[in-house]
Amino acid sequence: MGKSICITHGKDVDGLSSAAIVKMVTNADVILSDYDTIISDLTMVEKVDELYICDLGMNDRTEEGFLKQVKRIRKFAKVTLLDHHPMTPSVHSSLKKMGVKVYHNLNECASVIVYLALKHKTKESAKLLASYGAITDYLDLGPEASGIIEMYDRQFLLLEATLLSHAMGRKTDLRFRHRLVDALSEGVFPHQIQGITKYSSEQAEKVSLLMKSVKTKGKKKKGLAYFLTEEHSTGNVANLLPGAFGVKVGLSLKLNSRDESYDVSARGLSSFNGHLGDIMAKVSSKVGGYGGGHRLASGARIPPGSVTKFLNAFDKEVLAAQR
Ligand SMILES: [Mn+2]
Repeated sequence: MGKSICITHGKDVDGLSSAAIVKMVTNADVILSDYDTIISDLTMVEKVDELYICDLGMNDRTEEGFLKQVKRIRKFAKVTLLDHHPMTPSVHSSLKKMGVKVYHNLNECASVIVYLALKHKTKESAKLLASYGAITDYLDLGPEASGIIEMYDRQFLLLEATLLSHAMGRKTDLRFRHRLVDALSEGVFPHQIQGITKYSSEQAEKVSLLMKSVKTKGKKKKGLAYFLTEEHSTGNVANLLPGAFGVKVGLSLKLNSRDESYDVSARGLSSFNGHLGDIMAKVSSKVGGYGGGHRLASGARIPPGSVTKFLNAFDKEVLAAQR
């Protein structure tokens, strides 16, 4: 077997589960990447026979560099892209022309897509990994995901998946995340991984405190509620806002002390009619940032000093989408 590398989204369970399935089949070296580091990570790929890219979408800003690197890598390696982020038809056809194997589906999470693509070579535990990704990415109702989840005890899967997501919220270092990927690829259950119950209950405690502070520190606009934070997991905060303020969209903005920019997470209730990924891409580029994502969950990075303008424009879009 040749040498394989898997570059995956290193910030959530779906990304880690995807990589664990790829590793189970190919014994790939795993690189934990993100939307803003994907290009530099691709640049380092040398001397490899196969490259897998999982759970990482492109935006206006990264599209060109991404395609350029994939073209370079295609000269010496097979490339397979498995993802569920929105993809423009032109990117899709460029990838195809380069001979990249593309598995793309907006209705399933990346780990379900990876599982289906490699199904004939995986072990039974890959199905569990696919379920963890689907549950934590809120795509457990996907046609394929729901079929897989039905074959198991739902409450057991929910427990295992949320142990992972909570532990990742608490313990953010790369070493721990690589340890998770390795254990998962070997078929270890999340509850059996050392430290995971401790980290996840610490995270649960943090979330319970956050539920209180979100009400007092959050603010409401016409169509959305938002929260400026220095907490680690912006996604957690954004999830709590719709409930606390009776709106359909929550935005959490985290200050990066390094350069005063903000990382933004948005979460929407299922009854929200707009597309938060599209809104995020539009509004963030308007203020000089970049972002995108899914219908009910999206993210961006926006430059220093752009928060007020960003929030006003986002609120307008949310209101327009609900009209
Ligand atoms: Mn995902």
